[in-house]
Amino acid sequence: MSTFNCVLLNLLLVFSSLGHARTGVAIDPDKAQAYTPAPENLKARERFQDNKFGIFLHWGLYSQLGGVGSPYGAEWIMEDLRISGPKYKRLAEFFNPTGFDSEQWVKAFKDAGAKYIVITSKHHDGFAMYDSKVSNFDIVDSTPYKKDPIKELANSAHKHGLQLFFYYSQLDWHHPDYYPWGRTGHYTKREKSGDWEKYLQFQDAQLKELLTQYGPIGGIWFDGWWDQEDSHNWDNWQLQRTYKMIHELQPATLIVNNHHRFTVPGEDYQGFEQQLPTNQERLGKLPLEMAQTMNGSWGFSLTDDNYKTTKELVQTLVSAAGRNANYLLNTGPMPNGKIQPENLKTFAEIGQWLKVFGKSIYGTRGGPISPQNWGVSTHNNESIFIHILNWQADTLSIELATPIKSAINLKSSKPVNFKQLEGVITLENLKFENEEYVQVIELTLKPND
Ligand code: JFZ
Repeated sequence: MSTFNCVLLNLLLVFSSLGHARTGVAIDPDKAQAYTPAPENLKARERFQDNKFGIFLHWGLYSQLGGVGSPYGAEWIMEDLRISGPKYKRLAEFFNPTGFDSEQWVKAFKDAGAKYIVITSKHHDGFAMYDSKVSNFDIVDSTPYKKDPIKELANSAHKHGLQLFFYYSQLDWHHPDYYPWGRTGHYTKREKSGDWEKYLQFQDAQLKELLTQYGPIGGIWFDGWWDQEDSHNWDNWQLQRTYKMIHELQPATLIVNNHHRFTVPGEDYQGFEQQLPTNQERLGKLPLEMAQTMNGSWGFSLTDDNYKTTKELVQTLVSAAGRNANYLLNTGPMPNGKIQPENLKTFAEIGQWLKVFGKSIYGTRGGPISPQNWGVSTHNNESIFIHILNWQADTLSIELATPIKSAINLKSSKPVNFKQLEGVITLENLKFENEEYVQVIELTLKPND
């Protein structure tokens, strides 16, 4: 990142922290520095938005501990329980996910209606779930399993038409050169020294492996930037250098960074974690994605049964689509390599819903009606879809000037009576025809003559 841009970013951060972001200076870091996405990249952004629904996978050494005693989530157990590096390393000695079957995974994700997968290639613990040549702390070199599950997953995903993305943690609790330490990782018993630049070289070397050995990669989902936030060492990360390398290796790979800030040049979409993109002052012009857990943990939890219902998940998927955002639903595979049966059941239920209602989700964009108390809307070139999430009356009036030819209930395909007068459309005799989650009305547009 250039000094100039860093000053801008600093200013922006100061303004946001004062709560003045909306009234503050109109700084748009998207424009602050030249980044011209390649044509392949722009095309990939469209495809990404058309795809709408992905599966997030948090899987690593930590999965073996089932998050027991870890308040934040299973993948944070090393930090939460203050496990030292040498002790944590032992988890590799008995990590043997012999039940892993990439074909079964991909089948389950396809049955759910997902179009892409984001998997943890390396989480904060620093353990690579693929065969890394620049580290021995990886699944092939240091576990009895000795195989590369990411390779198998890439093969199956590509064979069955799913895109593969990699989550990559910039923060690293294992690497000796991750120094200065940030906010976390103070109990690892590492030396209090290290060569930051060497760490970045290592990080970029791993990213290069991921982008050259697994076929086309849909995106890199960065996380952990925030670890260096307190020391204000934002430019330590050399984001521009790393982003440039990624786009040179694969121009269509989309970059997202879970830094909970406005997007930085070089990023191709904007992520929101555990919340709908409603925070207006942070909303940019890039494609959006909301990531969410099914219970409270990203990694496999043995004790957290606080699952959201399928209805809640589908309603969130719809609410995200209505806000022009993708939905990335997380599951934490078990240490044996299997997906939790509870989650498989939920995936199948979501898939059933998408089989009937997918037309109102895939390939659409949010709007034209902004989110309302009753629900949201999506649209494509032919239709506007009204997603009623919360409405009990049998008449619903919506401001809509676009001329409508016909209205049908998407589930029953039966016509819905409507009147359109002075920029307001009124849907009449709305009946919930056994819709469990959402009532969807398809409004077909009058063709332009
Ligand atoms: C991060 C990870 O720490 C977590 O383990 C998981 O992978 C998730 C998807 O991403 O979680 C974060 C990151 C940043 C903040 C909060 C949670 N933050 O800045 O508030």
